[in-house]
Amino acid sequence: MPQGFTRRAIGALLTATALLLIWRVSNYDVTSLAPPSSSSNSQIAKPGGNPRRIAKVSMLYGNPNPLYERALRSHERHAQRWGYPMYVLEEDISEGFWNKPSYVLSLVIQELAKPPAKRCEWLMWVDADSIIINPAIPADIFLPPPDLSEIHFVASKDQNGLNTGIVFFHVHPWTVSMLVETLGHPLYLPEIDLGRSADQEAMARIMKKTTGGPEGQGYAAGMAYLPRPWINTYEWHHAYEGEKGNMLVHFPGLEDDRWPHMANWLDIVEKTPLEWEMPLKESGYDELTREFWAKFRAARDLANSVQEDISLLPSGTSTSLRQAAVNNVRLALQQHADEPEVLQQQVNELKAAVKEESSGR
Ligand SMILES: [Mn+2]
Repeated sequence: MPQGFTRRAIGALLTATALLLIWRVSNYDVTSLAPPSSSSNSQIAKPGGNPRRIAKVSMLYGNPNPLYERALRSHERHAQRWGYPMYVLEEDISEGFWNKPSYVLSLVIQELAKPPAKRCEWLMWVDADSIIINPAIPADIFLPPPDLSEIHFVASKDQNGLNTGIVFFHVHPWTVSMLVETLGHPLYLPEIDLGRSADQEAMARIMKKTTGGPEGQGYAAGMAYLPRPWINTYEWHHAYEGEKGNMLVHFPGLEDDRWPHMANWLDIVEKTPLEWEMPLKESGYDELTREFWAKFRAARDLANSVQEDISLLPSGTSTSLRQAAVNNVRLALQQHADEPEVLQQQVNELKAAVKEESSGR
């Protein structure tokens, strides 16, 4: 088993490299799932559209599956509406789970190889078992504002931790390192059983690292969790967890229930698309996301400024409360930004620690 993973990881890296070379030579553009009329917008965004230069990415290969094909067409319609290029892997380039990080890595490198003005800035990965139900929501509202430039990965989590069904990757060398480490996980740590969703588990473990990586601090400080229903709304066996206004529905872990549930949603969005469409303004996501990132920024800035104060204090000054509280705020930003009450609690405790230690007690 570990040897199999090792071979797969090596294979994945080699295949990604080989594909990249092929692309560089042929300037290949994967848009074949789109109807012919849409391929024209794969390179040129509509005027005023796609200001953050997002591309959507997915994969679908193997036995034909009309439900997945229809699901991806809902993403194509969303991409066309907002001027996003969409890339869909249609060949099995790696081994099962590892296709996803391999393909994303190849696209990130491909974008980085372009002059900066022509690059996409972010890749939005969408699983083929997800359907856009409200195409009026643009993907860019969920991205960190440009001044939060240390955030390179935006995701969501569920009871099992990180879920990589719907995630945003920053086109940046940081992401190349993160994906290389993810793909290399079975190669370097073959004794660790990554379980059923091996690529997701490998990425989750890499994202928790606070050593190594591009700047010696791991990857933990480069990610943020959004509240999952905002970007990765689940369909449960009994119901949809979201509400009208949500962007999409994702069907993880439903086993045989997946197919009738997907068919129902596809019928709705294809036959009565306005049933679940709601303008961005009415959905509330514009304000919610702005507020989310404003709080994220405020907590980050507070932690940074207290950290700086600590470093300027004469040695011997008591700072242990403050330092512990700064660390806790940073941990909350990395792992619990999707739980606003957890973040707020840590911010409050940091303010209290500053007060207590500054009062000279
Ligand atoms: Mn999925």
